Amino acid sequence: MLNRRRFLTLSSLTALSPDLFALSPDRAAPAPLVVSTWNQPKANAAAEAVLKQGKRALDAVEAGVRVPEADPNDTSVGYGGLPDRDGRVTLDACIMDEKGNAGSVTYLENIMHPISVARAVMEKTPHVMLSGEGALAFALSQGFKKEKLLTASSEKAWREWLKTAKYEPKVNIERHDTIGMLAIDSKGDLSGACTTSGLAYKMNGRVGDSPIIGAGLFVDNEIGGACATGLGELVMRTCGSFLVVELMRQGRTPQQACEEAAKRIVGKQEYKDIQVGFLAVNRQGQVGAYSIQPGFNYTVSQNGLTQVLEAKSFLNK
Ligand code: SD4
Repeated sequence: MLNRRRFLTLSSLTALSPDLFALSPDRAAPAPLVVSTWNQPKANAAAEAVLKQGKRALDAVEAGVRVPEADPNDTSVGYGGLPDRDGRVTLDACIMDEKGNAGSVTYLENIMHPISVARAVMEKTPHVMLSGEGALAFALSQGFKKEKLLTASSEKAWREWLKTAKYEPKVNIERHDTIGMLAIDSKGDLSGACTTSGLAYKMNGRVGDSPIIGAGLFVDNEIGGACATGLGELVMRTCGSFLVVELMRQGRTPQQACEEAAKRIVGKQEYKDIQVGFLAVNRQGQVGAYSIQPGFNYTVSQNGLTQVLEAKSFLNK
């Protein structure tokens, strides 16, 4: 359960910065830390509970992102996700551990927890990514159950959309909950996870950045981790999360690295109506976040304190 007194809301905290969180000297392990894209205190609480048991960051990020995956009211992840234009809920997810191992599923249907299937791909197959029917067959072979993920309200929203069938992903301007999560455990090791149902009313077959290692997520235990949210096409074209980690490797802080990666997109693409947000943490426990449009927030939890913070952005309100 989230400790209410320790959970501070965005409205009371926009003035605070992530530097509030402990920054340990180089190479010393910071206190266990969980960060996630968007307003995800429940997911962070689930991840923190796992870290408290002394488990790996990998276990924490998996447990954390399973929370929105199972939430029927979260319309951009897992169960309850808005469908593609043909009415199919197709899920993308990936996971990466402290050893650089990675697993991913794309275009997965009828499985509530794609992140756990991605982990199984990482741990039980010689591959990194499984897709579509093959991913589903693998999931079933591992004991995952087939479930209907299209909820009545998401189906209703889709049928409403069909009346005009106008595809205009005004990302972020609507609420987005695709979750990218990064965690540092008590040993100082890092892992990350990212999971989504992708853009509402996308073309059938479309896969976004979220399950692509280096685009939606990248972790290098020596340096730090990064994840992305927003219009995946722009993140994929710039290998966004890999870029953020590489910039940190070259000496940028997580904040500077996120800003540089977002500005690369702005320099090359039409960005006026679209959103991309990056979130990063380095292995010293410093956190950074930046987006193109205002309105991207992220959740940071450490030492039992959870904050939802608004990222700085390229465009102002
Ligand atoms: C995608 N990046 O499929 C995802 C969507 C997203 O917040 O992050 N929404 O392109």
